Amino acid sequence: MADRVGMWKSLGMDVKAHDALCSMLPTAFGDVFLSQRNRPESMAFWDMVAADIHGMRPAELIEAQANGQKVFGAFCVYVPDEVILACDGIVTGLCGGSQFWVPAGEQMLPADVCPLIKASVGARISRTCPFFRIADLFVGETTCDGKKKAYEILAKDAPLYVMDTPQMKRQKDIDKWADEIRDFADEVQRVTGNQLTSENLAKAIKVTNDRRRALARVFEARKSRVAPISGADALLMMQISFFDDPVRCAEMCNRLADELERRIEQGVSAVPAGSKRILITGTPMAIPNWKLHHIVETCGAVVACEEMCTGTRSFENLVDETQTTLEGQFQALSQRYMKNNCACFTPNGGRIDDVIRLARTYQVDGVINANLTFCTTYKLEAPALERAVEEAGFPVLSIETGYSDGDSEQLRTRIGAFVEML
Ligand code: BJ8
Repeated sequence: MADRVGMWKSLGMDVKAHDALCSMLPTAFGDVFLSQRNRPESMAFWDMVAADIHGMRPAELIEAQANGQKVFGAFCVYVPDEVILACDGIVTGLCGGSQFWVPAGEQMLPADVCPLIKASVGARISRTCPFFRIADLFVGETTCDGKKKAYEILAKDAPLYVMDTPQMKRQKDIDKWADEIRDFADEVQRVTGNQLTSENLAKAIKVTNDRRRALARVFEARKSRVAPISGADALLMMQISFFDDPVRCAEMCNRLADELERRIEQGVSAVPAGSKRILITGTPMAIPNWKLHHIVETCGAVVACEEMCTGTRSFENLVDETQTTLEGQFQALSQRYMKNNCACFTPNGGRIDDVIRLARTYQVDGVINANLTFCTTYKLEAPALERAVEEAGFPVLSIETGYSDGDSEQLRTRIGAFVEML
């Protein structure tokens, strides 16, 4: 642990405040994960990463920087990892998922901003997250208003590049995003000092697609009514995929998928027989936000699927691997990323179609539409989503919640009653 402290100090972190964060995590992790029964053995890898979440991967990133590589921090699944990887850069997720960072964020932002934004700003400002100290370039995007304005504030303290995401999905918007990816590629080449070629981009597209295929295999296993893995474990795997090396991520996910397929064959479940199956849709759950999964899965249900950016949106749709020119590859990347159905786009009927399709294929009994507090775009499309999903035959419970545990008992009562009536 001593060398970790030295590393955090060298990153300019507030080690004392960071100790307070570290002291909370083992209890939270033990309560949510280690209390589960009959977990897949392969989860040992993600347990190990989570136990040293601010140590192991940051140390790898620092070593890579010493060898000349650059680290890019992203806040959104619209940022094309492929361009960064092609130039020998490394991508790491930067979204804050802990209530610990919210008060620091509130020193810079109004209280009625979503907790993900407040925690992300707070993690940087409070100097208590190594990933926010290590990144050579933060990559923002013009999705929701809160993020756009938060990036202006972050830019005063950290090197930041903002990608201009379209608001609609017409062909001209897809072309615009391809253009924006081209501009981003110029910036990535400038930062890394490496040239982007159609060859290295083709390799990066393949690596990123392989990671998507591996994540998809794990989710495929979750479609089985055997429920070979809990939703909490699947969420942990997903959250860590945003930080991990993509090749290792694919390898570990494929190993987990092998085990889950064996468990399905043998009828080995991670949850008690008769557990109701739930699909959660909504805003992302950044690590260590495990609140809702824990409540659902201690109320007699299992989360079978997440229609969110920390879920199906991160791996559905592959990038076309057959393009041989940079222009063709930028178009292919744009086409894939623009299939992501985020509420920041209008119209966003594709998300409703996705929820109904996933509710059917994952054989769920009910849907929970879970949005972070003060997230206007997701809140505004909730009534239409509820109506359509109910018409398709699935009961829906809508929830708005933040990171604090203050409403946990109230949520437990509502979710318990919902599960009871399924
Ligand atoms: S593609 S969901 S990762 S923007 S919850 S910060 S929308 S106020 S996170 Fe997102 Fe990209 Fe969309 Fe996905 Fe704003 Fe809402 Fe907060 Fe949000």
